[in-house]
Amino acid sequence: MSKKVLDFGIDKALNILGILPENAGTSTGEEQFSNGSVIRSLSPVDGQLIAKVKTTTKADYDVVMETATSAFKIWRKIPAPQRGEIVRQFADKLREKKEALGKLVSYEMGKSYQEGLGEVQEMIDICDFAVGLSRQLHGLTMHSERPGHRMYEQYHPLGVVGIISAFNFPVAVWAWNTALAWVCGDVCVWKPSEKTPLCGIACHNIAAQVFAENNLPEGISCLINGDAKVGAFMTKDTRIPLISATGSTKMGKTVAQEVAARLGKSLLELGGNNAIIVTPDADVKMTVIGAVFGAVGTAGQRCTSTRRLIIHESVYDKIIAAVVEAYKQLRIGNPLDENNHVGPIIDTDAVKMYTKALKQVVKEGGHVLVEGGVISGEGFESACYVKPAIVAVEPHFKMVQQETFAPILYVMKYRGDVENALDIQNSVAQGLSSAIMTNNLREAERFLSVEGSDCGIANVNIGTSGAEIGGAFGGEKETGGGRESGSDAWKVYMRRQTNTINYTTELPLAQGIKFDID
Ligand code: UN1
Repeated sequence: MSKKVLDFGIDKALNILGILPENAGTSTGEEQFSNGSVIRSLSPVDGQLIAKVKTTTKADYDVVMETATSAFKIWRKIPAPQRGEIVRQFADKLREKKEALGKLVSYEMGKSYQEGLGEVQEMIDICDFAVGLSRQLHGLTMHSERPGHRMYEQYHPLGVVGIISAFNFPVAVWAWNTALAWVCGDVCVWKPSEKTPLCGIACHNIAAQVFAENNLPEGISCLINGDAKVGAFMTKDTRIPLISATGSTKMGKTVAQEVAARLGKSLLELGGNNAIIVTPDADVKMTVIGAVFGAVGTAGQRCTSTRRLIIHESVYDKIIAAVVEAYKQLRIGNPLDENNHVGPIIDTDAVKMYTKALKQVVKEGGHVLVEGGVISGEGFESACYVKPAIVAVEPHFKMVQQETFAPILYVMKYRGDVENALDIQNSVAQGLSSAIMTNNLREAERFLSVEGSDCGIANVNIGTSGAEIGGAFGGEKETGGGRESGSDAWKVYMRRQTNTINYTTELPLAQGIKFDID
């Protein structure tokens, strides 16, 4: 173990975050919840057991829902700017605990400490955004066709919002949802990934502290733990008008069907298969930075990770040589050691999927340019460290159509116009993020035009990952169509009501209908 690892101080971080490793429970008190089975939170960094967490039983869940529903009755009456003030205080607490939470994210999930801190920063940013938003939850007014009438629309909170989040952004994605939902007047019940339950408990503790300090009910922010079966308590629950789910397309399809069966609303942010188109006019250095960070950052486990490089044949050799060269410099190892670029992937199941994907793509005819493989030996005892790989493929290969949550980059050639690259890019089922590297204005504009990228995010001279919170975040097709985070994404957390007020002594009907009664 290197010095940095010994200095890491996970115990101290857990302490700051109010987590007792021997006794991590669900949100509303361990003593009430003694029946659930136990999740073991293992760090992919060193394979150590960090803590055990009890899962939520149906009986526990019903208690949580009662707590949430009664908290909603109080929270919804508090003026939105005052709710914003609570979110401001929450952001202040995050600033205080940024280091500890960033460390826990890094240790429990495996991303680099820098990225852990970056994730907490995303939480802080969305809170700041939500504070401003709390004074702007505006509807439109419109002219009535009837004299002496006023018509307008207003937004009311929805109620209890159910949040299902993934392991890869174990804290930020919850905050995107929750900070907006809170200022909108909703209360939240959160099921974090069963792979990162401690991140959930840490966030819950921070929120609970803020609510307690303000004499507000803890039920404004509730936490449940467990796998898909626990998630199904929420998706099937008619008391939850909105489910926001982030994760795989497979999971999203189940959630969408269960929520739709009861005509609830769902906000889905699912798999991506993100490509960078590299045109003859691309800046090589920028392309390499964008592609390498996009493909190996977070060990290829972002929904926005770069999975495909679609390179013009005229610059193919040059770009490949530069990217391969950059891969040689990657240091793989403990993500808490700031010298390393790539940490572990989440668990040994993910390692199996990575190995299988590489095998399959080679079977289909893929040509390995940078060899992958599982790393073993000292410092890699968790068996979760893999080498980032690059494979040259044809766009139609089966593996290339799928999202494998691991650092595998598929590279392919296009010929002729940028339209041909766009055909390849848009030919997959997913539609989250996309990028073009070009200094040619026409190509850039074509990429962004109606005939261009079909993704929710389309970037010029930036990679596919690392979106800012100010924009709406999400994608089309199998990515699920939802939008979270910035812009007007808040509207999904509210119900819209159209109000018409008659301030005359007559009752004229709309559409000119006469209905005379004496
Ligand atoms: C995700 O992987 O689910 O754009 C979210 C990015 C980050 C968020 C990714 N801001 O890469």
